[in-house]
Amino acid sequence: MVATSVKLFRLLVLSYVMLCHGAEASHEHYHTLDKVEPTTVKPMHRTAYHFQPKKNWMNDPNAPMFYKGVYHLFYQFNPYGAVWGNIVWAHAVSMDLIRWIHLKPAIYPSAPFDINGCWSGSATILPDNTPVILYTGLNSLNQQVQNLALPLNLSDPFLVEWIKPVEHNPLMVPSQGLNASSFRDPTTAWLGKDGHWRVLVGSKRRKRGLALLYRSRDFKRWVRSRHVLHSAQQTGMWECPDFFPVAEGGVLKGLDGSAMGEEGVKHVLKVSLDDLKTEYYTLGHYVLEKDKYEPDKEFVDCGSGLRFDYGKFYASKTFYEGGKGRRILWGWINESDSVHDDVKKGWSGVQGIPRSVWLDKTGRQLVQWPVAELETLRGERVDIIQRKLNSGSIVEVPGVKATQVDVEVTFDLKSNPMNQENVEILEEKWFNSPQLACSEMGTSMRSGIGPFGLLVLASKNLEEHTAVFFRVFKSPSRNKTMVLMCSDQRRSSLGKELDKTPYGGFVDVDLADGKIFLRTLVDHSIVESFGGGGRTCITARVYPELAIGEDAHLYAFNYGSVAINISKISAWNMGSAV
Ligand code: DQQ
Repeated sequence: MVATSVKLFRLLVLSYVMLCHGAEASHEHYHTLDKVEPTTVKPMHRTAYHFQPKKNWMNDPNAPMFYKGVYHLFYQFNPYGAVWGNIVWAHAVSMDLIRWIHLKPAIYPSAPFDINGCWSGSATILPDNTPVILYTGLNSLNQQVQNLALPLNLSDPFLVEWIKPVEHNPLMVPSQGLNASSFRDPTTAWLGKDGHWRVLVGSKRRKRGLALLYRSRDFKRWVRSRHVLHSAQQTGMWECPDFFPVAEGGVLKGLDGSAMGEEGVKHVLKVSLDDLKTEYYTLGHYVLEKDKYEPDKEFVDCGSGLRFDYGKFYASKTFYEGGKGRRILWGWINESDSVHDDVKKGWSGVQGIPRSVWLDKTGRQLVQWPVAELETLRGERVDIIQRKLNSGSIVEVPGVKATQVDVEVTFDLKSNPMNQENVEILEEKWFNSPQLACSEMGTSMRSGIGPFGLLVLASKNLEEHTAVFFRVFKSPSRNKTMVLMCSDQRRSSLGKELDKTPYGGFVDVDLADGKIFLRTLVDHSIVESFGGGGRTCITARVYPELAIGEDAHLYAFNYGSVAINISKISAWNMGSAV
């Protein structure tokens, strides 16, 4: 009796603490809007070949996997409205990563360990070929805990039904001083050579971001390691960590999570910074004896440095596909319009095109490229071959459906810019702020080489357009050329109340042959660009009002003072995947 009263008292105190301090939400929560069921879904600006649900809110990709010939994508979804809230795991399957069948939600609040929400997590395929999901549940006290879910019927090719064994859940709880509001997003687990499974959970201690490490022999009982896999000061909560091996030598081959400590293998640690809503990764080594990750010295450890994407791309996650031997990256692309616009249009959030990801041959960064399956949507093709772009010129790519197009272009600077006289020197202040450089210089400031690039989703008189472009500089102190890539949305729409921030990143390419390659995927309200063969990626959301349907155009331009050439532009009208 006494024991029960003590327990009850403890529970009351805990509930009081949770209520007073509230569980920190990881997304803005508009309580009055999260159950406003859309009456209509506005088709304008919906995408044709990027993944999106039929209606309502979507955020993080969860537990992507390839199992028995079927790709599975789960994602954070609000079944009742177009803003974040009421989060369940929606589920879709595909045979080619591009055309998807939407199924009913796989995991939804139903037990004390996830009754307030089923948040992000990952899949692991066990050695006996059972897929297992680890996910974050918000329990009845709004604490974040980690849970396990299993397919009910392994012979169902789509794995529609999932169960959450009550005898095991929750697997991990925020005990021993962990912050119950900052304890989430388990990674795919990997099996150490000692026979122990390991998994990371994102967390923070004050302002220090943490990748907590848990170990297990049987995948059911998990013990937190005394040390973290990695942490960094002043980076805040680490959401959606991802930790995976990559092969050295510039091979496109992906590696399974168990590749570790071998010759020619490096590791990537990516974290999504809740405070900044941007992601960073470092390359480094997994030091097996210490069970720790150490980023190589030349990399900035979070908060600035390398990003998968310098535009809108968050809560990303990779998975390894054994058959094709590739690692594939998914990332959530948020809206740039207002919450009220989202409620009006009845939907919010898309996923980027899944990207193959590998280590560049320089070893300095990753390279990403849309999966080859996307090319099955390519239709009629328009080519422009060998065209000179004089200073101030614009060339239309005629006859394309410019709202739904895949365009590849090779710009030719004619020779290595290091040997050219007109190349400007990059001011020191821009080195650490490519985004600011793009914002301050825009397309209007003329340099020696650049700006040159593409104007996509452009209206006839260019009142509306999104500019994806390069500028080339010299850096005598570093004895190299620096290529700045920008995506400038400031003229993308006449619409107001939109976030039109320009984005930018440097492209680490060898310009010895004077060539720069750009691929841009335009899909109504998405402009997803891969510069320098996928070395720098920038994704933007735009909402044109004039540049829609037949009134959208595609141009190449050169506003720099030096003429450049287009070796080739190929643009394909894209079919719809929906
Ligand atoms: N989204 C989920 C969290 C995660 C965040 C909640 C990242 O699990 O930390 O919907 O966008």
